[in-house]
Amino acid sequence: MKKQIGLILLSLSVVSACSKNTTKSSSTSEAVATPEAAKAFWDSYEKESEVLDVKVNLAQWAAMTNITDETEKVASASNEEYMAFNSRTFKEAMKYKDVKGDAALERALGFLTSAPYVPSPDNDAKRKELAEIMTKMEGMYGKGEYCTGDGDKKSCRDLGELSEVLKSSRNYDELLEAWNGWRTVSPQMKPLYSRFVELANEGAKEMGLEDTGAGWRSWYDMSTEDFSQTVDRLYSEVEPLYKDLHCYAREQLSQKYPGKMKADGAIPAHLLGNMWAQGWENIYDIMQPYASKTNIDIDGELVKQGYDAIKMVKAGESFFTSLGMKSLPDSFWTNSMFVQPEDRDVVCHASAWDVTNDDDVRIKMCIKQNEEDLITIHHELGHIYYYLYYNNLPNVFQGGAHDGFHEAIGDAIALSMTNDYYNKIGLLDRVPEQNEKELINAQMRRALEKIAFLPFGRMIDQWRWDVFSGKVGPDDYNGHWWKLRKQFQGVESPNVRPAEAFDPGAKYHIPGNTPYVRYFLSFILQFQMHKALCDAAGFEGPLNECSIHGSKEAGEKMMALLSMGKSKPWQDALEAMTGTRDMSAGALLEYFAPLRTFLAEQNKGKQCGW
Ligand code: X8Z
Ligand code: ZN
Repeated sequence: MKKQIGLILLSLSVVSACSKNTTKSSSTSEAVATPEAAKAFWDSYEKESEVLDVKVNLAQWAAMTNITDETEKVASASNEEYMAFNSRTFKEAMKYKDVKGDAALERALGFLTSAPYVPSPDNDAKRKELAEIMTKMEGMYGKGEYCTGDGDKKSCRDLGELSEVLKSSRNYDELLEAWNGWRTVSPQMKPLYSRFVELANEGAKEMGLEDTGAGWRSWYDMSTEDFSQTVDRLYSEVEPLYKDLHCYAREQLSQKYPGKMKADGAIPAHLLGNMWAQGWENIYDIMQPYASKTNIDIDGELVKQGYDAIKMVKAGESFFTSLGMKSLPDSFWTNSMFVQPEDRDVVCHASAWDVTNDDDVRIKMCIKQNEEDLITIHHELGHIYYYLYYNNLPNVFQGGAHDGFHEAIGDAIALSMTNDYYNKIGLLDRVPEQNEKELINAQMRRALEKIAFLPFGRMIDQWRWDVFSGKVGPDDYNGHWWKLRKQFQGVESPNVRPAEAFDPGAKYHIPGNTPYVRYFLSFILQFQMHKALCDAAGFEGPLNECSIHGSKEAGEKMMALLSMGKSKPWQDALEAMTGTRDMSAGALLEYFAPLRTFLAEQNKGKQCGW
């Protein structure tokens, strides 16, 4: 794969390189596989991919910020061109696969022969079909809405509106309707998705991969076996903490919704404050451990203080600049989409785009005035700053140390948005008293965002890997989804799913084809980064109280990581930042140690698990 376009999410990655109309040595099939020829081939890739990236990004941006048949047609055609470029250049690159040269050349050749996001069959008609399916699925997600009533009485709600219900309503049936409503957008995607799997796998096999999922697992500077083991190890490190949180949540929820769940069973998926039950921060009111004299209401303050979308993004930028990082370029402010337009359909799911190498970076978001979106803004700016700091590297090295790093930067920064920080920037007029109870309250807020996510981050690609490998066919897409939801998250669908349901399609990353295990890795890594940055900032004290805001030393560490892109194995990047070469949940567990003790005490005598 490699270059991560768009959000990284553009999904059609570049395998590689070279082309028809570039240098002679790189494009003739009789090329002798010398280091010089390989280098020339790489150079030609750089030139051609740069031009094509911009074209694809612009077409994709135009479609995702204005979904019409016309924009989709253009986006799809450019994606098709991109996939053709990938196929062609992959073949060419394979000739140089074993060439020995300097470390950079060998690493570049590794990327140029590695698996793409979407391995396309080397057949024009099939490639066209694949590109069209992908554009169509993402467009269907973006345009999705749930309508009720007829004629004059007809009223429709989009994902933002339905999510608002999940967030704020505490009425079981109202929640259920919004939850089911959003899941009416995805059954239509199912035939497209199964054809997508077939076509991508055909392309994967042509490239010598077992299947598309095996290709995705090969991106991590380690064997696919070691990668799978690492994911399992990391998950086993955090699973006990998740189970403790789940146990406590189930208890609180059964008090709130009496008779709606079994004391030892899974939690109905619509009660957790989020459309996918992936983050539970919106039910803090139900989960708050202790009464407090301080009412933390960041949402309310944002509204009260007139934080519009721009002001919220500026607040995000100012965190990065407080670390000594550069300001965002003017073009960022003029080219980004910050709010949902009223006159057209867009894909609201937040993303960060690296349109050109000369700093045309953008975000696309439908910002709402709430804390959740303020945090997401920091997440997106993490991507943007990665782009800005690695953009002078060759194209093949422009990417996160691995994709989990790319996802972790902004989140690592947002871990520094402590109560003290909110107080410092005026979004909290009084910090809670310094005592054990307030500490546990603060930890719970964070755990609902971070710990609740872990099994979700772990399961999404498990589903996809099982689908790509053929272990699970279309008839069992939905059944397998719910089996994994229960196995990992301990949540279940609140009702029997209709036969035509395709619930995976109701989560952006499935129709958008964005790999997901990266977020699981990110949620582990961001705590390792936070710890290292707090050390650099000279912070002494418990990790959960540290904010690196204003620390130039932490900024130096961060910029050093960003500037490396993926020019070195991720283990080197991690070591440079944290002193260790292994991903580990140690920092996360250290961070949440006080909460863990609290949960163990609360859950005593209860039957936890499901
Ligand atoms: O998709 C995202 C980002 C864009 S890369 C907003 N996230 C995952 C999700 O929303 O499902 C961030 C955390 C998990
Ligand atoms: Zn992201």
